[in-house]
Amino acid sequence: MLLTTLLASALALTTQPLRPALSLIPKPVSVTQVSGAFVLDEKVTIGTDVASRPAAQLLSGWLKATTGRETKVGGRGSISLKVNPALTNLGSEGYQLEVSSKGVGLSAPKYAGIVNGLQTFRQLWPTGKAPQFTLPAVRIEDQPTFAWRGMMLDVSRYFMDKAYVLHFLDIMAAHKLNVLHLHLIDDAGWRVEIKKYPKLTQIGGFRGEGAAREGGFYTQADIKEMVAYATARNITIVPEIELPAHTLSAVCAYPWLACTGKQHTMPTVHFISDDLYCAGKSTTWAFLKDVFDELCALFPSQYIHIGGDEAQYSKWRACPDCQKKKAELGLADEKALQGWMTREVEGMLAKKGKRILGWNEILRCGVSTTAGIMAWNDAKAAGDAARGGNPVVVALTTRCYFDMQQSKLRGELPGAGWSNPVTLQNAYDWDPMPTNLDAAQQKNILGVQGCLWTDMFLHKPEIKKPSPAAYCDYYLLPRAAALAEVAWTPQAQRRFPDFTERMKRQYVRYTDSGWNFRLPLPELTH
Ligand code: TNX
Repeated sequence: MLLTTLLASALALTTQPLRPALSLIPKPVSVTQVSGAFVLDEKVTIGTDVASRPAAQLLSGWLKATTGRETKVGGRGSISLKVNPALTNLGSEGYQLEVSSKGVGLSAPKYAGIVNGLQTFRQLWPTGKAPQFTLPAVRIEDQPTFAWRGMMLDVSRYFMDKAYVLHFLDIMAAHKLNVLHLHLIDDAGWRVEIKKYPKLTQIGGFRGEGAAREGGFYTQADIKEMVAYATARNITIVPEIELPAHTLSAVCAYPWLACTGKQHTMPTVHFISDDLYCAGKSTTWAFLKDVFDELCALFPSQYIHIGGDEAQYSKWRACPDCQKKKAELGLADEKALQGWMTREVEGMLAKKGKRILGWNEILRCGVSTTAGIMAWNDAKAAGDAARGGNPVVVALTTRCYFDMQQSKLRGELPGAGWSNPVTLQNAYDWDPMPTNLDAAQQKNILGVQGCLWTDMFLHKPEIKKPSPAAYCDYYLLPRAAALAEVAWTPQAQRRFPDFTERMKRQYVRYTDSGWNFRLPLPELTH
């Protein structure tokens, strides 16, 4: 009897149709494939509650692109999207997705989860276009490891227009990345319209002369459009307003912002100015307050990035106003003066309900424990900051700087060059959680972020005009997929060979979407 049962079940196993490999990126926490299939044909409609409506619109756009058909949205449907606040076990961004022969049900405690689940659902579709297709029955329960799954795009050193930023948001959304950190200000360009200070963009938004003149900026209407586009895709845009260094574009527009008052010209090559915002003059403070007033009204993000990196203090040392301020406050040195400035800005922003975030340099300047720290070049910073109670985003050069080369292979496109290549495997095989943190300190690690700087590679001769922006896709992909999985999937469930296997299908999806990417041949043969 026992033997026959065993035999029967063995037979059932072997006769079961092979389940197709799903190749989901980032890998969900729990996937159960069951028998059956859902046929997505012309009878399909999208049911949605009010909260999920923007996601339903995204879905109908994808269906149009894939099947060529309009799909009815609203009320009940064979695909149903539903926010259910009772699903608290899924956290603030989790979701559950059930595909069966009867229909597709996607529910989540919040809108964020609906968007995340929708991206997973999209990856179940076959690649290419088809009027109708079959989806494997599956049950997925999923939620991210980290709340901050970011990408930084440096639009200051090289201006990328609104259309490129929207395209970048699409790429991020497909990977469930949820924070776009926009590096809006640097020595080489001021990219956001501030109505009270029009020269910031008129002068600080452009560089070079005659035919070599280049640049641009986002109007406040552009920013609103970008923010709305991002919000529908569960992405928060965090603006970065660098201070006190990396601000030559502002100083060119309004020379009184710096200690020297000297009129500079906009830099046309990679350059870090030592003419900082003057910490001692009250005019600097009035300016910062005005800028943040306009900026905070544009960006709903809780965090505002205030830069803080690579300040050289020679001009502060020679400035009577800065020295007076330092003495008045009884500060030991210029680093402490930067710390004071950072705390002042934090106070100013706190009044508007905002929090600050800065590059890891601010940690050694004497910041409060409420300031967020973005760890980039100081390997110890993330752990130290988390132990001190500060929120932390890990964006280490060796893992997250996607302006570095992707390999040392001959023929590889150039990178920023000042640090080792960041291969796909480097970007994948690491745990952003610093060691030796207790459970409470671990909670201070908000997450992880990739950085696409544009000052040190986009001008190189190998990067052919007219479309440097397309090279940003190439430097981003596929490393953003590795980042997404580092940020989303539990550490214990991640293996590089399994990832590269699933990526094979992802490359076809990239091609379908028209995204430029690097095919990592050496990694595929690992
Ligand atoms: C370091 S990361 C910088 C940037 C450069 C980048 C180039 C950081 C806070 N500062 O200003 O663009 O290297 O890789």
